Amino acid sequence: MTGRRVDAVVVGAGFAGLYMLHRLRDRLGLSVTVFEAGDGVGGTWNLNRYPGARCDTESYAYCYSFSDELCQEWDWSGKYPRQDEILRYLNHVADRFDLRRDIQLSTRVSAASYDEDERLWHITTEHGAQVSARFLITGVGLLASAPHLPSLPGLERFEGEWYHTGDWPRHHVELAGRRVAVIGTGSTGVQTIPVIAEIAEHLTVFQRTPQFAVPAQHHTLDADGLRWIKQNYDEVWNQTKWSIGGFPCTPHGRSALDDSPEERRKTFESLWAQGGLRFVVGNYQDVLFDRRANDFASEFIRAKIRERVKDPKTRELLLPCDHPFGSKRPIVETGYYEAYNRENVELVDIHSFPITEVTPLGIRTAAGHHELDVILFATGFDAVTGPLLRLNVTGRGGVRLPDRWAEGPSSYLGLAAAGFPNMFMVTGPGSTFGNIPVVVEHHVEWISDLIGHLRSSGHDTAEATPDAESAWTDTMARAAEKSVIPLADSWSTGSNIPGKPRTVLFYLGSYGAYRRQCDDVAARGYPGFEFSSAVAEPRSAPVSL
Ligand code: NA7
Repeated sequence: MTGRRVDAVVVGAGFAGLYMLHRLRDRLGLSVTVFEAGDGVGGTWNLNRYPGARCDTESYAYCYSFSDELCQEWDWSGKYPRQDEILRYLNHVADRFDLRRDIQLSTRVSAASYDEDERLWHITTEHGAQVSARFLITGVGLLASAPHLPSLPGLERFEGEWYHTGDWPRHHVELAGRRVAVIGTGSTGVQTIPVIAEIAEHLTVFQRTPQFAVPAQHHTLDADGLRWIKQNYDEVWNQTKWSIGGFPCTPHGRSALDDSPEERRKTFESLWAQGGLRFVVGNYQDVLFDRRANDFASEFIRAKIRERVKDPKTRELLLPCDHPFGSKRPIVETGYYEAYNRENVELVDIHSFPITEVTPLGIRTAAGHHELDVILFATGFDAVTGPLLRLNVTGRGGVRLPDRWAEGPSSYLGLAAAGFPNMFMVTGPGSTFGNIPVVVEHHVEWISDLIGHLRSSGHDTAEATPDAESAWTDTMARAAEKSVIPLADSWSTGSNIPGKPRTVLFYLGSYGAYRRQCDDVAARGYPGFEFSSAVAEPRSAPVSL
């Protein structure tokens, strides 16, 4: 193999890749190249530019905590950050830490294979460039690099325009005065529908499954709000890092079954008024684990939906009834239900009357034809494994990752996989579920600490053992038994993609519990990893992080 040689190749320049570069290059002194398929840094936030795109975690916790100066100097505009604002933040991070010189944009990794003799990863890009590296670190995100476009017969004949929300074009998409369709009512659909409703001449929403959505209660942040955040950051991060899902929120701490109906109503109303994912992570401790507790929360939300939608038929169609609250990733909305009270918005039930084809002029369902100018697919992503499998990774013994994971993925802590030495995954399958920047930051620090430990102990290679991987798979299965998440079809179980093996893709215990387990492994010298070196290397001075 010819080509450049660096210590580490990082794939992706979103939250994960940017911090990984900083950590490996500026703290460990490694030579690093980051490959990013997109035309800018930002990952998810560079791609998801659909109307209304916004994060649904509070802005002050949807960011890095590693630099006090960064926390203090950045001003968020509101409770939830807009897509362009997060993208600006990540660009600021890239400039502030001088990251751009080691990032190659518009460069998709097309293959990575492990050379056992040289103990190196050989990485090939789609332009044919080759780079060799001791370490391969994936920061490809859970979702964004693998949008799911359902195969609908006739789409190629459609005479209008069509787009996937997760791969939004850079040119202006004219929606004003046009007949627009949105297919999909997950977080993306629910976010974009009320915004498009105000622009389009007519909006047709194609809904397969009604979902539980809680109100964002969005507001702008004034000087007092920003001052509070900056003065309380230590406490915010302490709380966030050990919480249920990496959010700045404490769970209610009681069982929903122990309260009277009136007490429960008060609790739910209070969480509803606080808004957003607090209704999930701040709720009774058993809402996501006990069906009776879950039923109380589910019914509370259904009652709220009934209050907001005027047309009785539309109202009924919008009521989630085939899965428990929280089993699909809960949705945070602003004005979603009110959008259906507008004259120009129509809800089409494609559960009862599926889409049969796209015609040159629109979409035909089993119940009729809808004439359209623009079709927007808000149909989600081939999550977690999709972005990784697209890298065409081949490990030790010529074993391809897609073959190794043909029946579903397995890993050790979601961070490494047996047979793939020195390959580390940020938010890989088997890691935890939660507020992504917080999860990512921990993963980056954990992986870079491991690399520092490896080098300071005179080794060059770390590989998860099959035993550690299988023990972690058992731990994941035990955690999943208690959760409602496996009960729904969704991206967290791979069941949103036809033909994808149905398997729980995350450790479903709490984020804090996951983090403790990872940190315990590090504190004990990384049991579950086999460390080795090509030659007996002299011990170098410990790397200080
Ligand atoms: P999601 O949450 O996966 O939602 C996708 C939506 O698209 C959902 O309503 C699906 O219905 C629908 N869908 C998917 N495939 C089809 C087909 N073939 N026909 C009709 N409808 C379909 O993706 P999002 O982008 O909204 O959100 C992803 C994450 O981003 C979110 O969880 C947050 O973490 C941020 P279904 O429910 O499967 O019946």
